[in-house]
Amino acid sequence: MAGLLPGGVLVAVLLLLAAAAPASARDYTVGDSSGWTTGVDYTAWARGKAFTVGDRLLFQYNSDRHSVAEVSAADHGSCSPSNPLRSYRDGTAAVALTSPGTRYFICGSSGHCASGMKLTVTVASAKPSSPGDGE
Ligand SMILES: [Cu+2]
Repeated sequence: MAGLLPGGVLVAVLLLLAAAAPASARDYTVGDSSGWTTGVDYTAWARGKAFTVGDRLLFQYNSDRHSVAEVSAADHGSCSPSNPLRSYRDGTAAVALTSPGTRYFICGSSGHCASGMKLTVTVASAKPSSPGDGE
């Protein structure tokens, strides 16, 4: 007759936790099943995706053939990997989108960027800034 329902309590707690977690944070595998390689249109891949602060980009690639270089807008435009802001060579890179703005990625292998292995991602704020945030 105690009437305690641990299972019900657990479900209630889980629901509360789920409600508190940022619903928008998610991982995007760049190029989906194709990964980071030549012959994929990354402009088309990024189109329509609502990248948000807290999300991550997952680059998966053959490190013998490709790399990931995060570069400036100018270097993205000119496909110049010689001055990367950050570079990744280990075959799998998780890039956290930690602030709003535009980020630029290219492949560091000769000729790959020019043939389309380049990605631009525009990251939106996690939530609208509210009065009193003091930004
Ligand atoms: Cu490449």
